[in-house]
Amino acid sequence: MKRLAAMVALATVALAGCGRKSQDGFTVAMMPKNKGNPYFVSCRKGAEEAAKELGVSLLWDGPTETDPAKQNEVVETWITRGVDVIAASVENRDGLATVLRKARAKGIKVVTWDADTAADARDVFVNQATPEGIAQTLTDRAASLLGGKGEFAIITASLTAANQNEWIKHIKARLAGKYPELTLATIRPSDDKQDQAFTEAQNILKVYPNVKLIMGISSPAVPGAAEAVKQADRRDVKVIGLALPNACKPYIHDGWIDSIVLWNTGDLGYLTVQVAHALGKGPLDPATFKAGRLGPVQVDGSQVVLGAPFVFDKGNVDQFDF
Ligand code: RAM
Repeated sequence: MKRLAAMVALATVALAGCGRKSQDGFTVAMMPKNKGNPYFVSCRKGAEEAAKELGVSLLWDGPTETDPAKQNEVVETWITRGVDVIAASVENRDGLATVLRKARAKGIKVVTWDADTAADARDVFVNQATPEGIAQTLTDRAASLLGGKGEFAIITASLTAANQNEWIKHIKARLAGKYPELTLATIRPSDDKQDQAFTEAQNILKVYPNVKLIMGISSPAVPGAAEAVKQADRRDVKVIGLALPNACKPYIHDGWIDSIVLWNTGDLGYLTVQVAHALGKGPLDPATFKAGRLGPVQVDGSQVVLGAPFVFDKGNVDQFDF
């Protein structure tokens, strides 16, 4: 009897170690760039909501801070474990491609979300908004705040971050096409860390006295830059960028941040699990695909797009809680 009880206990531990199994044993393994970043914490909520709705077992794992090598290790573990779908927000586009190709070769479906890899290393990319849309919204806002001329700086995530680099490419194109008198003075990395962005912003203020606007395009960079501008009491410098409403509310109300742009991060996580489930269960048919409570969504080739980015400012930011 004792031995039986021990075996049951062991089996329970083994199952617990495998994560909560869904009814039909369908497992989606989902990876953020960085588990500690509040941006990804808020994406996870929506992912869990969709997993519950669909009866999917959701594994959530990844580096605790920006670390491409750790992303590789986690994917290797998931391949060994034989999950049904891997969904990754990719830190290093080419760095993760090889292991994702390996997963596909073993019959695992691969989704990228938030930040993409090489097209042949994944089945589908769930994009938060088009790079053109993100770049235009940010650049037009910067131009209107600076009266169409002068210098601004960008604080990005890492210098190799694929999504940020894609946005930068489109920001430069927008500048060249529409705002010839607006100059991008420098692009500094923050590795998706608020304190690093704070230090970078302090340096920008010192080294580039003509910079009158800092644009953070990694979510912790915006409150980081706002804190530096506030501490330097530089009312002549505006801060904008891609960031979470909750992290920016006090700075927006005090006028240090003019406005921020983002998408609903919970919906991005929710959509990713919906896509992963549809893909894992059969071919994803763009004509009939419905993403649960989000309904039909835009599918362009192998890309699913969440929607247009949204602008948060003093007038509306308090209506949002993420
Ligand atoms: C950061 C991450 C993420 C990006 C957002 C805007 O938190 O780098 O990839 O989409 O910012």
